[in-house]
Amino acid sequence: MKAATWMMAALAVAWAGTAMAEEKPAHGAGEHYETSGDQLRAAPMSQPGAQPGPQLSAAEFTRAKQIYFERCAGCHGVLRKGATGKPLTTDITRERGFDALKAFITYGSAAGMPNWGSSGQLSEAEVDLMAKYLLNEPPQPPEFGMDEIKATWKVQIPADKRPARKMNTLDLSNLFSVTLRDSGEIALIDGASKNIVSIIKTGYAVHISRISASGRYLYVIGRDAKINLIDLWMEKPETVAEVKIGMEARSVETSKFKGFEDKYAIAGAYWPPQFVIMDGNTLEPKKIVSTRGMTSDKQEYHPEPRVASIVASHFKPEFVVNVKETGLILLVDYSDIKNLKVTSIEAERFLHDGGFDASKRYFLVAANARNKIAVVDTKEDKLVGMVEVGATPHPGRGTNFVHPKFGPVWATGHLGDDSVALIGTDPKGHPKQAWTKVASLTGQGGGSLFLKTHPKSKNLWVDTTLNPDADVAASIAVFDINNLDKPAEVLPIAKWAGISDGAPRVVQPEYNKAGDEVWISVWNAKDKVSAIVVVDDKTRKLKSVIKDPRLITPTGKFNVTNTLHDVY
Ligand code: DHE
Repeated sequence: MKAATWMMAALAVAWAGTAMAEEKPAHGAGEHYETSGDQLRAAPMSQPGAQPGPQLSAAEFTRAKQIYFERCAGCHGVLRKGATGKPLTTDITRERGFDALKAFITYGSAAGMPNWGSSGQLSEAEVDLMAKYLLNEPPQPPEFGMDEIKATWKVQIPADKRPARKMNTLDLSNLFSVTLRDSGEIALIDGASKNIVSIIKTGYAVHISRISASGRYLYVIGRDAKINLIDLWMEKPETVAEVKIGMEARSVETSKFKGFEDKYAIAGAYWPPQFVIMDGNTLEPKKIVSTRGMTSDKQEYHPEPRVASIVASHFKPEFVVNVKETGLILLVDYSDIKNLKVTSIEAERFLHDGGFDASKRYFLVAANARNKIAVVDTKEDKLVGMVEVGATPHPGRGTNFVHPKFGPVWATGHLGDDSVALIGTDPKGHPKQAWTKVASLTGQGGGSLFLKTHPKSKNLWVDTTLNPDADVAASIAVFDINNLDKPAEVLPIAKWAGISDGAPRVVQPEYNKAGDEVWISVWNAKDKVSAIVVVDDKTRKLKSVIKDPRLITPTGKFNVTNTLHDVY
């Protein structure tokens, strides 16, 4: 296998497993992709007592545990029961023995295990240590139940002390909430002036933002499972409540169905495997639901099924909760949370990210390690499609447009190959094409994370953030929706930002409210200059560059209107 191809395969596997330390990209931007898994590395866990494996000192145990949670847990699981990687329980590791484990960790495998030792990412002593660690029973991280969650819950400004009307002159409908990943903050940026309105402290390695149905509240979640509730009506928007719903998390959402606007928030945790429903105005935790249970395929018990993406249905008072390791899509009816009804849909294992079709009735989600997209009808509450796509699809929320020949389609890019898959989403108007891959475009390369268009646009923007080629990672491909046979135009976004120092990666195109500008992050190391580049959608020409010393590692951008109404 050529080095670059191998690298792509390793990245794809790592991403599919998530939270594992991905192979460092060749040109040294690896720092960004080190796992952030890893709130658990510092979690209190007692060292299992005397056992047949080699004894580890307390210091060795602590170091090995840290390496395991930073680099291995994403694929092999917190409890080592296996996820996208093989199980590493002691019945297996002791059978294999010290030397075999050491060789495996040093040289990796064709199935995607990185060569931690021969690549120099772990020293020989560390490889030895990890082989010994695996011969011992795994430690169990603590649970995080109602008492622990409540102990983290703070209401800085109670609901009755908040403004009764909007107190600022901001155009909230075109405001962007921008993830500043490595500073644990978000930036609120005004869509028209491109000025930073405010920087707000959030959880660790903050991940995504979502907007309440009224457009007033912003919910932001960090990888440490801390949620900030930010009131956009205040003179200067700030956090009015916060809570930690677990020890490791990625997703947050808010109730959108008529009659339940701003009523509930929900967040999903990687550890413990659970989701938590909260009061939408205060974040008071109301209900914890464990996701431990049987896998959808073999119907085997899984002890740690992580909660991946969550969206709010537009058709019913329901949250769509995607559980990675069991492959179950849970439709959680929030109309009566005391008598909670959950429809459990057997989809496919390793569910990760996804979004709605243009009608907002169908939800499409990537089972990334299975190269499939599952489709759920949120009106009928059932699985209606399972579409085979390319290698390790990674849609973000995906994107929708009308294909000149096949009608409405939803698109996803891929981590493991250069294709962009288009899936028909119109069972009434185009029944033959519905829930099939109708076409495949060829992008710049693998390593794509996000793609986007807008109902008012004729352009489709596809990033290649994790591509090992520095120029490919630093640029974006733009397809003409009316002429998809034409090769994409490549725009050198990082160059336009005037950033040559470091290894800038271009990530996540997001439209403004009007759908005439595309905002693209130039994501550099924490100590280097990053930027957001704004491109005129029609002309594909540079419109402005947002640079500011406070803009540290900008990644996701969430335009209030587009996020609120699922416009993508
Ligand atoms: Fe994400 C969405 C998980 C790494 C930027 N990311 C998501 C979602 C999940 C997820 C489950 C869907 C949330 C939802 O819709 O409710 N992300 C993970 C991981 O497990 C992974 C692979 C590794 C990790 O340890 O976290 C990971 N993600 C990253 C990054 O390194 C990115 C590129 C930069 C960053 O800020 O951390 C990143 N993820 C994003 C963004 C979204 C996202 C920008 C939302 C995209 C959107 O348009 O909705």
